[in-house]
Amino acid sequence: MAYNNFLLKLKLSMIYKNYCKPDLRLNMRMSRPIMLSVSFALSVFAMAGVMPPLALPTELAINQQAQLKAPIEVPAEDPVCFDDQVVIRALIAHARDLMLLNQLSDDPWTHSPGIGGTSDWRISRDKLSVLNEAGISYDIFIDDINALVESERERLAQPVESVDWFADFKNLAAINAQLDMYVAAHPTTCKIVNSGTSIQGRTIRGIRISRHPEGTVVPGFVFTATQHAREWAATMTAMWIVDRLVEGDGVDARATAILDSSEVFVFPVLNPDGYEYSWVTNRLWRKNRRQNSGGSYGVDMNRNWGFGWGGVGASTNQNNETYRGTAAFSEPETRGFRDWVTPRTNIAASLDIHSYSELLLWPWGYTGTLCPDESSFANVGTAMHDAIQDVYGHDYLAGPVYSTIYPASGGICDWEYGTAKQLSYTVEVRDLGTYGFIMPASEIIPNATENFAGIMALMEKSLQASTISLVTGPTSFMNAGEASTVRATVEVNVGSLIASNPVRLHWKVNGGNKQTLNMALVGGERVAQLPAFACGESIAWWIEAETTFTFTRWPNNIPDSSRGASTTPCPIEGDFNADELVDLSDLSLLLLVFGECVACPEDLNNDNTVDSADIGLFLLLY
Ligand code: 0X9
Ligand code: ZN
Repeated sequence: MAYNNFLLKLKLSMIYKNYCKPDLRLNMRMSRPIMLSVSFALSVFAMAGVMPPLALPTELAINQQAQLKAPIEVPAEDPVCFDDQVVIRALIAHARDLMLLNQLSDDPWTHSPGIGGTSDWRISRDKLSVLNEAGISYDIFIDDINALVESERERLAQPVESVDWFADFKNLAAINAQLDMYVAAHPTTCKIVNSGTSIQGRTIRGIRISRHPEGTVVPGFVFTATQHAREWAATMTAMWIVDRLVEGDGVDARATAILDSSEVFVFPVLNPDGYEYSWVTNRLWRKNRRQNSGGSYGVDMNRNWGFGWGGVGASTNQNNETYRGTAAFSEPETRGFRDWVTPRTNIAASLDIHSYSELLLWPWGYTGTLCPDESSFANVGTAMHDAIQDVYGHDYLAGPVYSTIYPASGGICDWEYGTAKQLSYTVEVRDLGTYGFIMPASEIIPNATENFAGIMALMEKSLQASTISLVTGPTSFMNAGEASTVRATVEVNVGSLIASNPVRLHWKVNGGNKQTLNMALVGGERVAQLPAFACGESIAWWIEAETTFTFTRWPNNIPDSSRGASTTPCPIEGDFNADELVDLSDLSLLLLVFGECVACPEDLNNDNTVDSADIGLFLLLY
């Protein structure tokens, strides 16, 4: 057995080494025994990467196929080889250093924060002498990027040994199968959604997780990942969010509370063409797979969003890794998500997941001016930062994109905040550059765990956007025919109260239609009156405060929470002593007023006389 494994590894390593050695590849084509081992190993590779670890029921597999559009055929390419390349962290002391690095490398791994900062670059080893001559100081972070890529490829080609889905990275087919698995296992809380189709015809899939049926008005949250194809750690983080919420439902109090009060959407791969390409052909691919007019491929999706599009920190050069596209939303992937999210005005907050650098970022990216909600972003951002740090001590640098890392226009979080009015963050997950995009598999779960703590803080803070405290209001009993005053205070924690009608008193009579009154601001309190109700009615009432990003409900921040009250019971005909019984004691009261009697309850037929006709009616009520 061990020997067989050894043989398999040997065969696989030969194949993957061969991808990077054109002369050996020639031999491989000519040699039949090696060809056989190629097909064997490729089928192993397919099993390892493409097939989900858990077989899907046939019915579900069919549904899944119906939901997933088949991508267009693209000619197969040999995997790209990164022989003799290193990743360096260079100090950009002068503008000319940046110009030189841009000439020597076409793949910045981090974009330059400007003069005086450092940035990471993939560069041929033989270009290092040019840097030396130019006096640019740098450290080699990854000495042999090809070895790292190849060893990851070999590892992923092994048959899946672990039952733990998060033990290693997963390709697009496995991500899709896992989403289907969550839906199959949790059909009442999970549902597949999609935000359209990629350039190559792949469905851009997400999952909705909530205890409430679609259409229930609840605060929403959106987590997106993998706009940048090579950022596989981001993809796994998004899947972990789904996993922890779904598996924590009913088990973990905090996850349960989130599903009780909101709806969560997770889109693990916004750039499916690029992601697939990074698995099959070029591990370090970043952009989508648009064929540009000049023949090059790819638009940087995170420079294509339509808020501040076309500004600083994005390229007009089609070959550049930050190429912004021909227009805002020129790409079906960004356009599809825009069209999906725009009607969902209940979405309070969002987070777009990237790797690497351990950063927590918020708007703006397109300008150095602080955004109007900077204090809310900073407050919630600090809570997220602290929650992340509490897990394993990782101290994510937090702040607005522009000043914290670099100017970047056309980014998703600028659009989600600027146009869609969401409290929108970007996170750059692990690591700090030791492995960069080729994060070791052993870091998948620790990385995802600390980031899950961050997203929980984001959701919990957003759900407490305002604190509503009741000052006075009717309790469980209300006098029929009398209006009741409701007074409350509203303290805003995130965002600000919207301009008009921000605090509202709602009620329903006997479960009927919702009625609404705006609560006036009087002496620092919100005041409104529940109208007078008739006797014997049951009233449900609640208060809502609407802030920039979401709304908060009192008495509990969950749908249908209300305070119930009943009005004075209506008098029972014939129950003259109001003891809720029509009995002999009521008959004796009737007999006491026998004769002329104006507006007496005992005058049951209202003829201003209590007589034998009324006794007859009384006996019917008896
Ligand atoms: O440059 C980017 O798009 C992100 N960094 S990455 O290394 N993953 O490419 C940062 C995005 C910052 N957010 C916005 N520009 N809105
Ligand atoms: Zn990215």
